[in-house]
Amino acid sequence: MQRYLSFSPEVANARTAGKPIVALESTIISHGMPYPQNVVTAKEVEQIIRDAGAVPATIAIIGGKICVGLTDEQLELLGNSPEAMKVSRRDLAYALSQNKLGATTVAATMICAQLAGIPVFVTGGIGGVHRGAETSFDISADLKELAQTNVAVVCAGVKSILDIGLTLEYLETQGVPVVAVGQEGFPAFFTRQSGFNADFRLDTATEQAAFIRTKWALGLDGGVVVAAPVPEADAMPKEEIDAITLQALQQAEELGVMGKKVTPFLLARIKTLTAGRSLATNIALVKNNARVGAALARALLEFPS
Ligand code: PSU
Ligand code: MN
Repeated sequence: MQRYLSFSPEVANARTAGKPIVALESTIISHGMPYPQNVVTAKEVEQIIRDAGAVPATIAIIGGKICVGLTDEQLELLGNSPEAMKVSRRDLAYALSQNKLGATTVAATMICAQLAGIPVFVTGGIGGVHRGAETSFDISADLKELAQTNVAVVCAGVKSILDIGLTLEYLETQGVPVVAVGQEGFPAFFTRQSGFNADFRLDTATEQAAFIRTKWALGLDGGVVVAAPVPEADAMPKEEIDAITLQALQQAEELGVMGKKVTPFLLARIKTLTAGRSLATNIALVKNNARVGAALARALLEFPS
């Protein structure tokens, strides 16, 4: 499988030198944010990780390879190519064998990060159990991946476009620990509180790293959700985002949006309905997660694996 991996010079050097590396996904670039803010943000997030003493490794499928670490040109390509495929677990072999341009979701990025030996991955929000999943069966492959792939995922919780309660129930069933940073509550992406508590509160990177290493040392395969709330100053008013979320969900239903199109549709609608303010919050929380992830990647190197 190593023949599918292609490391950028920066990431290859970091691997040789044993430096901390942080994986980053690319669906957030191609399908999660509009151009050109997506590319600008991707570069800024990478720089935050470098400034925090770790090496960023944005992951995408390009030219039949899993590219781990991207050039500016490759980031630009992903950010500005409508044909870029949203690649989750089921799509990975197709995108690689058909030489498609592929942007990896949380699930696919976890798989690629594990193949590349990177135990920490930073994103904005993970997928989850959609509202109405009892009839649609729409449950993100991200959750199943968290159950089986050994990568810690730093996020700002899940959006209220999803059923947050059912998402946490599913994660519990699958044995995926949900850790909150700096508070007891599980954050809801645009807002700091979802109304649900995380399983555990671990405020420092050292505690988080000790927890993760212990889990894996016990042979308990699977990821850990490390949920950091959006910084107070960047959070959106709850009433506003709740109302807009309901509007977006209603439109998705009216238009019959299904399958992998659901999440990108809802993200784009929310951005439009908030006149772009949700995008500012989204960018701020990803940057905050980058700092949390870089600290965690460094702390994990202090513990024997
Ligand atoms: N949630 C967000 N922003 C995103 C995504 C989810 O707030 O960009 C993307 C991630 O790549 C995630 C994917 O893995 O959507 C989940 O898609 P689905 O629900 O189709 O599994
Ligand atoms: Mn889905």
